[in-house]
Amino acid sequence: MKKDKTKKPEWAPEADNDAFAGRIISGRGGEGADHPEGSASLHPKVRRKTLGSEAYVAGILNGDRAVLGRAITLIESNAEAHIIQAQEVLRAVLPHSGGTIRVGITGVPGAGKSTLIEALGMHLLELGHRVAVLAVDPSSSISGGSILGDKTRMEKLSRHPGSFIRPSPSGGALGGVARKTRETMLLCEAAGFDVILVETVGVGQSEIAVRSMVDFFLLLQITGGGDELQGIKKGVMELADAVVVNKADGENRAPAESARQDFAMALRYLPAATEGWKTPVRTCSALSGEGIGEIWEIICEFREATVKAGRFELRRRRQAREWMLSLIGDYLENLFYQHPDIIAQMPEIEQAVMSGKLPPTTAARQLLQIFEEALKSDR
Ligand SMILES: Nc1nc2c(ncn2[C@@H]2O[C@H](COP(=O)(O)OP(=O)(O)OP(=O)(O)O)[C@@H](O)[C@H]2O)c(=O)[nH]1
Ligand SMILES: [Mg+2]
Repeated sequence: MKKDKTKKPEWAPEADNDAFAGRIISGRGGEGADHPEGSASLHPKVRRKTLGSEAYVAGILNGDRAVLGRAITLIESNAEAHIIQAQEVLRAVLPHSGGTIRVGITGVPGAGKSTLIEALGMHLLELGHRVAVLAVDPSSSISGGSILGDKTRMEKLSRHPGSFIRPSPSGGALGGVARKTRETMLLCEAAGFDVILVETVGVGQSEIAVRSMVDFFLLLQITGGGDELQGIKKGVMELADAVVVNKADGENRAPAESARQDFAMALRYLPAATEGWKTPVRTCSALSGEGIGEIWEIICEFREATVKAGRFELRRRRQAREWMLSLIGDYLENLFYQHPDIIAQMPEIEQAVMSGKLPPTTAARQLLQIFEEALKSDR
């Protein structure tokens, strides 16, 4: 925890207070030089100048990692002033985020996603790409962000100047986490990172959120004891543009190969995740690097095929539209649930529904009517 004596409003960003517009203190002639209090010891952490939107944009387009990091902090903030500035920055950099590929990687905890990202990331750097690694992990506010701990799994990658790793934004609901990750992705692209890898843990809704923000979705599988197919969530298989059985090394080679065949068989009965693309199933070892090059080849093939067919761009456009609609949905939902009249009347109506006195439909209509009336009188 920071030992700030000044009380921080609760809407101030959690990390990196430098991005907080209310704290602009820039002394002329060097940092703190003519600060009335003179001594830097009063401010153990030397304050950096707050950036204006243009400085953010210029820094990002120049590939300045420090500015990029601060811009992401801005995006992660829930303060109204930051949201407005972040949108300004985003709008300015948006035209610069083309020519990239966004790859989502999912799999059960421990499947080897981070290890694979390390291997694939290093491979991509060798090919001359610049790689950004992001994560969507709605539980990270509790766990502190698995990808952070994973930096040890991505040791080489995290030290390489051609890569940029950002842990999952913390803070509650999946919707918020996903929004921040999407926007972070755009900033990274504008900063010159041409391959974006998004890790998400294969539990719950986060896979669907990630699928809706990437071009290519990779499902990482592992062999379990016994029936491989039993544990498969069919829904996730349906989203995958490639299925890769990881940890195909040592004694696990043969079981991995047999799992691969099972998955390939199961996929035959599923609709294609991307029209016109047959989802391949492979094995790999993220640990030894075997099969990693092939994964990238598949991704390139996919891009070539979908660009040619016009589906690549179409998907991105649809994703942008869906994103807009879901933002509106989130906003309206918030407006509804946060309205004082709704807060006041909700418990009673909820009770009535739960005790069977009021049909849910009637109750919903009643609440919506209360809301509509309240909006009218708010005007
Ligand atoms: N033998 C073998 N072990 C692997 C391989 N890939 C990953 N592992 C090991 O599996 C464990 C989990 O790897 P991670 O990369 O952290 O898995 P993850 O899917 O990112 O896990 P979460 O982020 O917790 O969901 C680690 O101990 C890795 O060393 C592999 O190809 N072969
Ligand atoms: Mg991981």
